[in-house]
Amino acid sequence: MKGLFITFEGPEGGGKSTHAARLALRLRDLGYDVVATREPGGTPAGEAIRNVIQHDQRSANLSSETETLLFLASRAQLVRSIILPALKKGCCVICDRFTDSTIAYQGYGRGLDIQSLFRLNKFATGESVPDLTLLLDLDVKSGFMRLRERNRKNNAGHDRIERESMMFHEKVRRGYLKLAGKWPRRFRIIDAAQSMKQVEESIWAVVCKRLGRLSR
Ligand code: T5A
Repeated sequence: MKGLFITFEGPEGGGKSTHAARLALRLRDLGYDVVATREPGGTPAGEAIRNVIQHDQRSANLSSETETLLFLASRAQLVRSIILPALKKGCCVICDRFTDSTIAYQGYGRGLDIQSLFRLNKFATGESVPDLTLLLDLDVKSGFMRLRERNRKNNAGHDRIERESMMFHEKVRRGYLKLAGKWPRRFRIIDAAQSMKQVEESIWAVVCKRLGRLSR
């Protein structure tokens, strides 16, 4: 694959969306062809699934298995219609959450079998693996303080997964750190408790080292 595939991961409120957007801007300013997308979502079908998972009242009692398959359905569509074509063209693809979210949330958080989730991820993605995963790590309490502030400004509420217990979110955070330990070459842990500028510069320093083979 000619392009560069970068994913942002981490517990709630770490700044993934903010920094994925800043990185995309910065790369575009330098002339790189960037495709920025997100999970769940990124395609018409994926955005519809996102709404079902996060906000639809009828999803209040989704089983963990159903929830997992919905995330995977969104991912399978995103990979085939956006991510793989963009990588083939040599673009830099930036994705706000990807396969590791399923392992962290549905595996470590919900307690589903992790080996089965790895297999399901492979089925959904056709084995496309990110070149670089930026784990924006932040303690759960601080993440939720940021989310509350953001939601207050946007007049929004917590979605279905954000409303899970602090214990659930602690397990998710620990799960991410385990994944980063398992794949140290792919993962870079970014201390998301730093100021906005410091986080942006930490990310930039890591990404610059990986830009070598990407053409403008
Ligand atoms: N999910 C997803 C699964 O369970 N399994 C899966 O397989 C997948 C793909 C998606 C949900 O779905 C779950 C995980 C999630 O619960 P979402 O709405 O896409 O939900 O939201 P998240 O990806 O979780 O994003 P968050 O809402 O947690 O926020 P972000 O993107 O981490 O944070 P962001 O950028 O919105 O920033 C939050 C606030 O903090 C400020 C920002 O300005 C913003 O106000 N901020 C900072 N403030 C101070 N210092 C900094 N360094 C800051 N960085 C950002």
